[in-house]
Amino acid sequence: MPLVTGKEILGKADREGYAVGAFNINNMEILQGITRAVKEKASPVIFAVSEGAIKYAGLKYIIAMVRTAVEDAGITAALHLDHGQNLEMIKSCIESGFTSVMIDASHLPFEDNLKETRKVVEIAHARGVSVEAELGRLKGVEDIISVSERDAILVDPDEAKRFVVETGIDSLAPAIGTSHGAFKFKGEAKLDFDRLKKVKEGCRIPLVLHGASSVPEWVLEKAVKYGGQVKGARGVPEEAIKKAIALGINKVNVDTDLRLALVGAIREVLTETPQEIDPRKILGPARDLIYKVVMEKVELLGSGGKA
Ligand code: TD3
Ligand code: ZN
Repeated sequence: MPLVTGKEILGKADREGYAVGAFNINNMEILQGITRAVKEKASPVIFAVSEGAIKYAGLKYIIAMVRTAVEDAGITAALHLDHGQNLEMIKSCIESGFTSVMIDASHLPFEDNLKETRKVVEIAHARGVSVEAELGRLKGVEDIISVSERDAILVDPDEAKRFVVETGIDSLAPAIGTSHGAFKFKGEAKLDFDRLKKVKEGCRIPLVLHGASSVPEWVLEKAVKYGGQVKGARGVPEEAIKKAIALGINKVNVDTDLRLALVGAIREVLTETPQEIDPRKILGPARDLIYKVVMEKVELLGSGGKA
């Protein structure tokens, strides 16, 4: 099966009211762990690749690996550039087979973000590639003190409406209080659901939740037990993810949970069997744990059987 566009996968998710996981891949084991899970669940999937991952693994390796996985397993998948910031990199991805790209110009003033995004939409749509863009900046709501600061950082629903119309993007990532990484909240997790609701009502396109890892307890426990210095890590509670999906989120970005699972599993093998030098015995269990995390995610997002 060839790769499908982000628009195709997310359009169906939007119409039917569920979300699809966008999982970051950096190597073969991560890709295979995800692929096995989504195949078993008959779930669509978005393979997310960061500019860093491309620098690490090489664009050709990534594309060849993903195409092989998709063909071999017969899954419904999109290949997506995550947080594209470099226009040359974005163009390379579009020209070499990605079916979706994100232009992240969210650090720029609104009008400049709009201009940059429109430029990418023009190039991408000419090649049948979908585009995601971001509005607002990722930062925990609790770090924000005043109402004006909150408004300055989180997405503005009126701006979002205008942005979608004037850029022609296929999906939008609105900042509503999540952040990247393993330490999202010091206290209770707070997402601005009212804002999310307003954005969806105004935009009526698939919405994306960045910084959506949940840091599941069983994943964190293993990482900490074997010496990982990630104590106190906290993600977006699963209940909050469900609520966000009910309010219009259709793509849920997960990287941190996979990272924690991978290093936890590797640490366990290295600690329990320090004489082990077979990379397959060290990375194999990590691949299995990635599989387990993705199986849980598909349950949470409601994408099983939607491929
Ligand atoms: O775009 N991404 C993945 C890259 C972030 C670096 O971890 C996300 O939005 C996922 O965020 P996270 O950290 O919650 O998995
Ligand atoms: Zn992100």
